[in-house]
Amino acid sequence: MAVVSRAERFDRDGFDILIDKAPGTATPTPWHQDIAYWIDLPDRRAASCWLALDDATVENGCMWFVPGSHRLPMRPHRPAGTGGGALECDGSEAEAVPVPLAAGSCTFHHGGTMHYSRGNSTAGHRRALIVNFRAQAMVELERARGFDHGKDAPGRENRNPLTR
Ligand SMILES: O=C(O)CCC(=O)C(=O)O
Repeated sequence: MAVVSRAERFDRDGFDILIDKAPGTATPTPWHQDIAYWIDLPDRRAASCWLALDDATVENGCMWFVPGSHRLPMRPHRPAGTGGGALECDGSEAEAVPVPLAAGSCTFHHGGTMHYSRGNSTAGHRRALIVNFRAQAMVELERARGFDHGKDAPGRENRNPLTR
């Protein structure tokens, strides 16, 4: 996959994410494309590895992807109703495919791929480790411009301009 083989590893300490959808949490991850989180940069290539730490099922919030969406223009994004600096765009399960995974399995998705996950309606956890890849030069350029995804958290000053 060209993006992964040519891109350098994104900030291991600052931006890999562990998401735990706790039992009985009805909160979906809203529809979005990861590139919506990047500020304007000359090289927007990005890819993510989504590693299931528990079996991921439709019921506990496995990922849904919209096939081919990375080849289309990015959809308009807005601050998500879920808050916390998250972004969302219009999308629906009707155009997507769910991707249940056994624990220990992973998917890779392009930065432009539309994705989302349901809430967790089961009694177990749905945990996943998400490792992000972008060209190192772009990460450095972004930081030189005063923006750092590793610090982009609620309550911090250095936040995504779209969600300020
Ligand atoms: O794990 C989830 O439910 C969402 C993950 C996600 O949005 C991502 O990997 O970009």
